[in-house]
Amino acid sequence: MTPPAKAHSLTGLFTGVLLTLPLMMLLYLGELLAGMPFVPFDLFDRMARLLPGPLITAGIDTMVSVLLALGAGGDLSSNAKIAERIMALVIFTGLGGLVGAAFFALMNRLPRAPREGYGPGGSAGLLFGLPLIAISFGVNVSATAEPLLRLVWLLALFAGWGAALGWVYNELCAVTLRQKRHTDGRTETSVQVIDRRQFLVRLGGASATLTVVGTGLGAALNTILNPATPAAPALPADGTATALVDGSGSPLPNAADPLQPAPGTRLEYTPVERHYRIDIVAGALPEFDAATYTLPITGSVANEVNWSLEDIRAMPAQDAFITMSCISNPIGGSLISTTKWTGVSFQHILAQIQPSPSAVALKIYGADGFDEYLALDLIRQDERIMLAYDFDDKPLPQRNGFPLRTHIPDRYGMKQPKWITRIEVVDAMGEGYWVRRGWSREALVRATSVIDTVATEAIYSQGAQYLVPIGGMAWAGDRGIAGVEVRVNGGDWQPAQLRSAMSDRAWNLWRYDWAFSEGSHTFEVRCIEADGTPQIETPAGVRPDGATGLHSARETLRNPA
Ligand SMILES: Nc1nc2c(c(=O)[nH]1)N[C@H]1C(S)=C(S)[C@@H](COP(=O)(O)O)O[C@H]1N2
Ligand SMILES: [Mo]
Repeated sequence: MTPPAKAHSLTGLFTGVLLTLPLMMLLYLGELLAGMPFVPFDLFDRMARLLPGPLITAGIDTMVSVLLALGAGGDLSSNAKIAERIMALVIFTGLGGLVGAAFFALMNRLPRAPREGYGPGGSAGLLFGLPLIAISFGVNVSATAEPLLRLVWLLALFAGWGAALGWVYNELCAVTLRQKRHTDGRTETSVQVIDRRQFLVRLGGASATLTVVGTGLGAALNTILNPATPAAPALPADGTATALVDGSGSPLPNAADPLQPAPGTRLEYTPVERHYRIDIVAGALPEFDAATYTLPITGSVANEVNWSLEDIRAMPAQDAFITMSCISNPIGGSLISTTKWTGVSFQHILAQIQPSPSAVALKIYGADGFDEYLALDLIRQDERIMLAYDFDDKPLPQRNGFPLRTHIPDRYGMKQPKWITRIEVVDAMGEGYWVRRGWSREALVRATSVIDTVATEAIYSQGAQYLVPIGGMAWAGDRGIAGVEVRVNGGDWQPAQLRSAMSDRAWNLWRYDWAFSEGSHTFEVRCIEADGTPQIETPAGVRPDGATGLHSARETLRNPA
């Protein structure tokens, strides 16, 4: 009687990794098509909350450098997010490998009989899966499938994964025995005998093919089932700023300003469906029913509340034309938009809830696992900080945070949660989602200015000269823009004309008509804040404090004559 064959635990590691690929594919399909949780991201999310911030930051920074080195585009600079996702997939795959190794090592110690069948593997899969399922239930807030269905789905997937692991183990041992008999000349037939390496290569090929094909089919099916909203052009081109009205049909606050933007300048008032969108949501957007939604505000307060949307809309309202930017917006990027926001001042809310003397901040939770802190002191200094419910005089679009989001003047978007589910009044300041990941704690916006257009199609003559209209935007949070200057071919800075802003927090459009000579020219723009502070010219990337540096454009100009 031959002793039971064994399989090396390194082979187990390899097998675990191989089998985790199709597992992730199935998890992905479940998320895409049935609102199931994608466990690798849940695990990473949990780890990011437990591990020290600097470790996460170092990891993300390394990944971002790798991505950039691989030529990842900077424009939709969600590079940090991509980095996190890749790390999440790698960690999950690694775990699968470790479980595979442990399983093989354990099986090698067992006598032959208890190794057989799918029992041992299935149990190992469940042991692997149970803690992950618990984590997923704890952190995942975007899955829409019924909890029971989710549980059954995940248990089945992990048990299936383990069963496959057990099958591979037994198969490898069987291959060994067959081979041994073959080399001993004890095989009766001439059936082809494959060795372990061939078996593993076939397994690898099969699991890679399955993963790629499954993912592709799923993505294709998804575009059929859930047609995406059409992608918005990065910079809507339209010079007729003054013809615009807001969602209530009223002219924009600066409609009387006679300065017409250069043709091709971005729209002064971003159409709400083209407002940029950035968030950590990987699958379906958080969904709420306006009729049943309530906002609990609890914690260190004299008066805990649980308001309906109707309650909140009945409070004194304020509105403002607001430019918001993502801290990941590169110089000249498209992650910046302007619309009209309506909401209730957090000062009013504080008056209702009456924070305890020990309270220092609001911890605001988003439905997607996002959270941020908002200091009570800041609220007390600035009545403009608000809990917003309308964009452009209509309820917030789902993608922009329906039903409730935060507005804080002069801060990047990362400080301002969308899809608010609850607010906790806390006695200690803490770090929000992106702060924990190494981004700016205060996230004060950097002054920025952009050239949207060198309007070669709108060249006109003035006496003996030809002029080309140049135009764009400048913004410095709520600090205001005193002036914009343009420089051509590294010459002197020349003042541009400034169109008045729609509010203390909205961008200014500017225009500069340049008497040109034929040829290729480089244009640069800079702005000066209301208090005289010049825009920072030294180039810096978006991380951790937001990008600095000058925007430039190059254009070849020819006299139309
Ligand atoms: N719940 C939630 N709120 C969030 C985020 C998020 O990921 N989840 N991202 C923040 C970031 S980084 C930005 S730039 C703004 C973007 O808001 P928008 O998508 O409406 O433009 O939302 C902020 N609020
Ligand atoms: Mo952002």
